[in-house]
Amino acid sequence: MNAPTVPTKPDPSYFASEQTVRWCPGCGDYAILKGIQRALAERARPREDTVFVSGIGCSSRLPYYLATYGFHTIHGRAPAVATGMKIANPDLDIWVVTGDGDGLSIGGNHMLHALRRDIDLNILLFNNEIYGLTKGQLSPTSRLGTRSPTSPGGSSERPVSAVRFALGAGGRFVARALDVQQDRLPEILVRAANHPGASFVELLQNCSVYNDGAFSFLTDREAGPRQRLHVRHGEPLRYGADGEFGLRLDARTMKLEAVEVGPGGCSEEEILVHDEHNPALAGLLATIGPPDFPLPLGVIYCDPAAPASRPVGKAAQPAIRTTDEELTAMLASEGTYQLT
Ligand SMILES: Cc1ncc(C[n+]2csc(CCOP(=O)(O)OP(=O)(O)O)c2C)c(N)n1
Ligand code: SF4
Ligand SMILES: [Mg+2]
Repeated sequence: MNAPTVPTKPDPSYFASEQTVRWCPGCGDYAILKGIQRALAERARPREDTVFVSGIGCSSRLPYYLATYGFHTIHGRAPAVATGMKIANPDLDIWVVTGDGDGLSIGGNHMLHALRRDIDLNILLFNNEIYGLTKGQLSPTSRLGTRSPTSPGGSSERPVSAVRFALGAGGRFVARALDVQQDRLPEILVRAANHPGASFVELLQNCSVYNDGAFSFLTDREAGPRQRLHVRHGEPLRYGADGEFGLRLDARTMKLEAVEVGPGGCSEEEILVHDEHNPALAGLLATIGPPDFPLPLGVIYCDPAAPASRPVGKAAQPAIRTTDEELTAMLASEGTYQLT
């Protein structure tokens, strides 16, 4: 059989399937799909070597719209299915597509262990802070006060932060991106895919029907630049339309401070420089956001060290092959049995 090939410089449309894309008008999933197709074109891996594994939710419809392999699995279980695929075929480029409910509620346990085990998966968590598919119930990332069919009086539960969760689970590549930012999204996805081991990208996604405008504070033409902090390794942590604000560390309290830079404010030298390899800084960046701080976007943490052990893959754990007859005999036998 011929090895799969790919055009030298594929167009993003090379990765689009023939299916009609079905999300609500204005849904942020359209922009994310576009960003993913651009990232795949940039990577130029054969379609036949690429798999998108999803759980259940609006976001999890994504594999239908890509001309790669795809598996629409069951609620919250995409990381488990993807782990099995990676064990069976470590050479595949495997992406996990999940939602805030799918990945952090019913599938939170699976997500935790996929990150902890550092399985070489590219995990994309579409966070619209609501259950979209099932018509707008509260999700684990919904903000305090969110009114929904399951919280008519406003949510009283503190939301989980996807980025803090991923860092806490031991994630070695943790990033955040905004659905509509096509100038930045593909680059972040390419970096996530190139990272050896588990990579986790929180994608802030507008649900135009059940949680419209949840991220308008970031996209607003006037106010947005003061609310977004694009972090880039080696560059100062500055934000605002002209970079007139920045982050400084108060060494006494070990807390970040949002300050004005320039005459009357603090000096440029006082502004922290982003070091994506620094887990302490990643922890600080993961905790900040409005109203007192901008929201960090970009690669917040990337541990470049080769993983100490590669827990999955043919070399580390050769697949155990048994014949159907052997398996049937084992299952029919009494007591315990040993695979050899
Ligand atoms: C075991 C199980 N429980 C509940 C459901 C119902 N269900 C389907 S999708 C969903 C929520 C999806 O929300 P999210 O992951 O945020 O995805 P979105 O639709 O917002 O993209 C729920 C509760 C189900 N399909 N299976
Ligand atoms: S319900 Fe929300 S998340 Fe689902 S397709 Fe519609 S806009 Fe998108
Ligand atoms: Mg959701």
